Amino acid sequence: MTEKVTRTICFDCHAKCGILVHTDGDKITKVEGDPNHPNSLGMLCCKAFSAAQIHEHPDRLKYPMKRVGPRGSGQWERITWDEAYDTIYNKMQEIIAKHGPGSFCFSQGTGRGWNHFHFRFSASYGVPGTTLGVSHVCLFPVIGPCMFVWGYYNALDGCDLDHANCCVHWGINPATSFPGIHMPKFFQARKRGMKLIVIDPRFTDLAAKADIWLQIKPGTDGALALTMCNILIQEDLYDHEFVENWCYGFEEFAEHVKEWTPERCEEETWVPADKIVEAVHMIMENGPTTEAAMIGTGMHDNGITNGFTLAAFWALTGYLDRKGGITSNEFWDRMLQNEMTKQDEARKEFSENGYRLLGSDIKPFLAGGLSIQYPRAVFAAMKGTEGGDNYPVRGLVTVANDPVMAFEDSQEVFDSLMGLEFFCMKDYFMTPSGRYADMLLPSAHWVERDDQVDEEFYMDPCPFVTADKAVDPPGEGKSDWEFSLALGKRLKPEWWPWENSDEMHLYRFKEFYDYPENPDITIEEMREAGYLITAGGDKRVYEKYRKGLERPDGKLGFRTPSGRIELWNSGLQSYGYDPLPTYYRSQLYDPDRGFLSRYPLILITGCRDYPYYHSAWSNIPMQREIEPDPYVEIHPEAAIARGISDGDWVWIFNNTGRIKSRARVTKAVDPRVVSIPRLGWKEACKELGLQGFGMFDANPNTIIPQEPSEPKYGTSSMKSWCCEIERMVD
Ligand SMILES: Nc1nc2c(c(=O)[nH]1)N[C@H]1C(S)=C(S)[C@@H](COP(=O)(O)OP(=O)(O)OC[C@H]3O[C@@H](n4cnc5c(=O)[nH]c(N)nc54)[C@H](O)[C@@H]3O)O[C@H]1N2
Ligand SMILES: Nc1nc2c(c(=O)[nH]1)N[C@H]1C(S)=C(S)[C@@H](COP(=O)(O)OP(=O)(O)OC[C@H]3O[C@@H](n4cnc5c(=O)[nH]c(N)nc54)[C@H](O)[C@@H]3O)O[C@H]1N2
Ligand code: SF4
Ligand SMILES: [Mo]
Repeated sequence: MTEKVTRTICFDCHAKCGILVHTDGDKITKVEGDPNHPNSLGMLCCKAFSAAQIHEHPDRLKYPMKRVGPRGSGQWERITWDEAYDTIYNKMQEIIAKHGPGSFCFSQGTGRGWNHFHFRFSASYGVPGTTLGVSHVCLFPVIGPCMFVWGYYNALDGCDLDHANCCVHWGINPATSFPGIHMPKFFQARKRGMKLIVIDPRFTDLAAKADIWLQIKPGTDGALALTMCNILIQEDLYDHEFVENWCYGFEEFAEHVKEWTPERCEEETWVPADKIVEAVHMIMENGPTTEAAMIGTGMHDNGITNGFTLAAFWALTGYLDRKGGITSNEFWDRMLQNEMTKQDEARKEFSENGYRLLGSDIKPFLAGGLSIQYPRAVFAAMKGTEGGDNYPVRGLVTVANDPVMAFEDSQEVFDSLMGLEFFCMKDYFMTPSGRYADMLLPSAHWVERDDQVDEEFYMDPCPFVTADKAVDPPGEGKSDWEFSLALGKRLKPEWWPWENSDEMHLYRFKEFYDYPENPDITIEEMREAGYLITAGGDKRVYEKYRKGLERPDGKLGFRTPSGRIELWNSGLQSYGYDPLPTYYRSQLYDPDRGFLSRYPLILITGCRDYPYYHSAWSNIPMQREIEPDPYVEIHPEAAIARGISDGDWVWIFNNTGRIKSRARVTKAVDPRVVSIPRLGWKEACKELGLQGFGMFDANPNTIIPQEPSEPKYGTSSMKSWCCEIERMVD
């Protein structure tokens, strides 16, 4: 046996842990964490362990295939990659010539390492922005307001766990959602005494360990954050120096939040008034305090305004870019800069030709301001119906995205996909939507591809990572980078001069990063080093705003129009928001709309679970045995009232549809709230003899409507909707 050890990166979640893959020929014999990865420190989770099962799985897509029978008939014929590229390219030309560039979409789910090149790819065929993606529900309601208020993005990447004395997990559960990136340093920090506050409607594993757990009513974080601001001001706990010198609009804001007493907040949020005060004291008295936040506060019809209130709260604490606080990192800007994405060129041409991105009229902030087409408008345009659109959508290629599982109102999404002229899916496995595609393309798994990471989420020291492939993909699987390069070359060769993803990665590093240690670095040296640190760790400068290092023009202050933290926010105002952070009650709780009087349980969907990543992995035995069946968390009182016992199969329903699940009776949720995890248990697991539930039967998005949604941005109520539950009659 000749064992080889390859250092690579696990791409089964955003944590992107460092991994050492042991192989014997094409066989993966062992997978272990790389102790030298500066964030994951040798940790990995249950998902990485199944790399061998995924690599060897008999159902992997292996070759490009085209449909030969009717849609959904399962009749496919193998084709070459060249034929696949030519077909896609020719279809694009044909459709774009008739309807304009936006009529051909490339969808992406979670970022899989090529966001920057994805933007360049869209620009290469004339589209400025995202044609179809999940940004309307994913992290933007959290990070976007940070950018508008502080001038920099943050979700959990600014979380300075190495130096914080207190940490707030606000609408995030990193033990399940970002294990490798957050937990190793989190445990180190806890060992040295860091306090923990968890703000979550569910009693999560981390809430169980927290010093304070605020069990909030879903969708009411805006009220909580404003109340916390008011406490800071009333008790004179806020950072005077920071507020006076670096914030804009404080006087008006202080007046604006006066109404938010802890007692009023308790009525709105269910969080006991004294606990809110206690939490604020802990944040200020045990500082520096840091924060990790993700989609818990944002996936509501008031998501953006909630994010705005949270950003205001952290500004008043003064912990921004302070050691142990919420650092300002550079990789988001590097990912989005025009030299990389070529978006400005595309934007100019697109508007000169009279196009507007789909949804610009109904969601001006998302589609108009941020250049992300509103999915609802895109799906409507696939059917050629409603939406005030200026072009139909006729072609779609999905890359790491399963639309019927990911977007709200699955039935509507499926019907829309069936209206397409051309639909192609690139994935590791066949998926529910893929069964109805016209073309399938096989993807190389992360153990089977050279990988590159320089975007999203690595906290300090924010490494730039180059990873090696450990084994060959089965058949002719290709990475998404190789795919975009091959098509990019056909579409706009001058923007795609590279021969392979290594060259693309090297270009990224040389063009966009400073690395004086070795300015002539080669890809071999990058691979040898594995993790390059360009601005974090020992090189980190805190409080850059005081040193003229935060703004590109070298002036003091933040990257906002006023140079200050903008509590009064003309940027958000220009998209129709109140210029001061304001709480809007979700439509779910409007008695006139009557949602809860018809379906009385508040429904949270999509909470991350340990073994799964979105809709993937129900076919993988090592994952499926951890959570074999779909489940819904329901409180004993709510279960008894409905004659439901733990483990019973139930229907969960509302006027959008119904799904099957097993009751998990638990006090982890409030009696008025139920929670379904993200997965849809879509595929069967043959090895364990467990069934798959297909597109609709256990998919929470079957019962999430497209409306109500956030008025200008479009987030749907995936974490605050309504349902009723009843025991299934055998
Ligand atoms: N109800 C509800 N819906 C949600 C959410 C929720 O909380 N609740 N969360 C939303 C959020 S935040 C997001 S980001 C979306 C995510 O949604 P998506 O990212 O669309 O997730 P999936 O639907 O699982 O699609 C991912 C597919 O990509 C494949 N895949 C994995 N890695 C790769 C790769 O490297 N290359 C290729 N080509 N394929 C790959 C997997 O096999 C899987 O079939 O879901 C959203 N939908
Ligand atoms: N294992 C696994 N990891 C993943 C993913 C996955 O599918 N599986 N998906 C990845 C992606 S794309 C994303 S965007 C991230 C998301 O990462 P997280 O934000 O951590 O995801 P969730 O578990 O959906 O939501 C976090 C917490 O928010 C709580 N919550 C629900 N409603 C509210 C509310 O109104 N207020 C507050 N304060 N909290 C609320 C939920 O109970 C949950 O515990 O996870 C990433 N990591
Ligand atoms: S936490 Fe788990 S799934 Fe995520 S990157 Fe690390 S090993 Fe992979
Ligand atoms: Mo996401």
